Amino acid sequence: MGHYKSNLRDLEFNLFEVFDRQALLGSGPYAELDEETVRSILDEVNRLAEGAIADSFEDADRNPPKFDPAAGTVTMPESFKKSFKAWMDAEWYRVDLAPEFGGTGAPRSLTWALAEQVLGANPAIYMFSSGPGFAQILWQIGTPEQKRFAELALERQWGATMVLTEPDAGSDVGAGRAKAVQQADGTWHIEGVKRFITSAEHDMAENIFHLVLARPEGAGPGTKGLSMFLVPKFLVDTETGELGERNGAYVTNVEKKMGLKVSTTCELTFGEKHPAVGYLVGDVHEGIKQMFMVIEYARMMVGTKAIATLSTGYLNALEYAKERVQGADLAQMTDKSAPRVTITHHPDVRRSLLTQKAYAEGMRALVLLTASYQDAVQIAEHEGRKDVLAEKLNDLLLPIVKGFGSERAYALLGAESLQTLGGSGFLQDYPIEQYIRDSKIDTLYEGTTAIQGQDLFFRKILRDNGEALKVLAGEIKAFAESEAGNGRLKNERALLGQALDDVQGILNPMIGWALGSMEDAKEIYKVGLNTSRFLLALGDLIVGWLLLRQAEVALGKLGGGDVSGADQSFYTGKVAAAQFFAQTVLPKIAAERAITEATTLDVMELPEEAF
Ligand code: ST9
Ligand code: FAD
Repeated sequence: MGHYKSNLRDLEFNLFEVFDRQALLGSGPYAELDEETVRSILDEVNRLAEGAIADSFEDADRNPPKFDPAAGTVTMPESFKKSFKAWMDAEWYRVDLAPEFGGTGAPRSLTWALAEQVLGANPAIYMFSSGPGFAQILWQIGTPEQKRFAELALERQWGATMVLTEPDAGSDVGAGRAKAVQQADGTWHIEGVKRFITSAEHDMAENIFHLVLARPEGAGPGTKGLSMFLVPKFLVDTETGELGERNGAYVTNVEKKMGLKVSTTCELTFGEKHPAVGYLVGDVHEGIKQMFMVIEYARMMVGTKAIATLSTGYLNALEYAKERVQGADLAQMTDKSAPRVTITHHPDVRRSLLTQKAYAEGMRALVLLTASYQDAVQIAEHEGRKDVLAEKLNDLLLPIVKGFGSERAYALLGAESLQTLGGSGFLQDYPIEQYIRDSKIDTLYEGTTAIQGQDLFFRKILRDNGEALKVLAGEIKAFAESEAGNGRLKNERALLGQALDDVQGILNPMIGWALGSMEDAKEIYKVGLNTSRFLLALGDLIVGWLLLRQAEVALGKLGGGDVSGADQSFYTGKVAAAQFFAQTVLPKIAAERAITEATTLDVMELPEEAF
């Protein structure tokens, strides 16, 4: 058995029993798909993920890519190349693409369910294989020639990158100094050094195209002065599809990292050896807006990666716990000759396992809820209209998937999943230490947690006048006040209602301080002291709600009779996880509320020397 333990049953439970995605199939943009086909795709990708894709996970960590500084090339580990080829040959990445662009045109909820499996099995495979997705974005916003480039990129499975970060421009993308100089023939020459660029060099594709943010000469400061350029590694004759000269964008370093070692993280230098030719994407200067099309997708990807890793971490911990015999049952602690039991008998291990299960499964539901709003956006687009509310709800949830998902997953992998294995968890004999190393990056890239918290509060709530949040909160309130769970969830619904009130109690003073900052600028610091707290509290609230929705479905099934033994256990576990989360996690939000309400400026007034 490989390291990766997927949870196909739970993915299907979410898709078909909680979010009723089958209702969308067979019509509109999904006319070609039915439930049976979708289930068989999930099954097939699951087989690949647990097998060929997971196979190189460990080897590629121990034998990471080799960089040749003189040539600026990277040799990937053979084991990883094999996994990558298996994934690319199967062409499942087409499920995510529009039919007009050679894709299946499937619901986003299905594509994120598939993504979870690949990201849990071997996350870098998913990243290296994102060329077709990048190509689709280029095809959507590019000039006719760039559209042709995008078609070639898809056909020939070229790699792709998103290129924003510079040594002095990380969170602050607008501080970027990379320059673009227009040429007489309408192309641009890009100059400067970008760093931390994922997948910028490898030997698994004949070409790699970079989507680069650079500032045209004379353009204004900040993000709005940046434009997006298509900079291929090899120039391309878009009429014949022939690869031409090597372009002047070279990888000049590959970072040595704590984890996710097989994903190449590159310094990319433009125009040092010879000109780096770039093409202005779409022939418009809308770089940051265009790049956010990629970023939004990538933020969802990072959150899904984190959650997928927690899920396999939990399932590995569970397997170990069921076999590890240690100590006697606590109820017989004074009897030194009492039989030894598996650690699943110990209350503290059960607490830990149920915490892991509840978060892993609740956050999976969070990903698929978000994806279900993306389905709605897609359906509306297909019908030639806009679903503004679904767009806003997706926007609202993205920082939660990414920021909350990555923080909770990383914390739990270390504090609970590894801990379940005792000292053995610290060894490389088990995958969890690698999971922890590989998932730390999720709280950092694609915008750190601090950035996600600010995005959530300022852009997704304040700027939206709280409209999307009101809808979400309204749904949670209605659920809390409903009869869901037929009495069995009464106490938990009350806890959910209280948690909603507490989250509102965190938000209200923050809004007050934000408004107050128009009179007294320092008040905004009080907001900044609480944005991460609010992000995590809102995440917990949503997870609590989704788990209870799942429990309601599970109780319905359990009450309906004719449930197989495996399903009986599955649904019983659903109810237990939801109740446990409501009883042990949601009440903590009250403390976060009290902390928020008591916010002062003391922290900000502390002289730096006193730290
Ligand atoms: C990175 C990559 O870390 C890591 C992994 C890479 C793996 C590669 C594979 C990924 C797969 C993806 C495949 C894609 C394929 C898709 C397939 C599809 C089928 N939402 O607030 P302002 C825009 S990469 C939307 O004033 P500042 C907006 O246009 C590095 N748009 O910002 C706005 O204008 P307006 C990642 C947003 O103060 C404009 O920006 N680095 C949003 O100028 C300005 O906004 C980071 O993530 C949003 N949420 O700049 C940087 N926010 O307001 C993190 C802004 O008029 N830092 N816009 O609408 C930030 O996000 C900063 O907050 C900042 C601040 C840079 C935005
Ligand atoms: P900084 O911005 O210097 O942040 C340092 C600390 O300060 C953080 O804790 C941060 O939260 C905090 N901070 C900074 N500004 C604020 C603020 N305004 N308010 C509150 N707190 C703040 N970039 C790409 O363009 N393409 C890629 O493919 C890519 N891949 C990457 C892969 C890896 C392995 C890594 C490590 C990075 C990658 N990045 C990539 C860059 C990544 O997006 C940045 O590292 C990230 O956005 C943070 O920037 P920084 O590292 O400069 O940290």
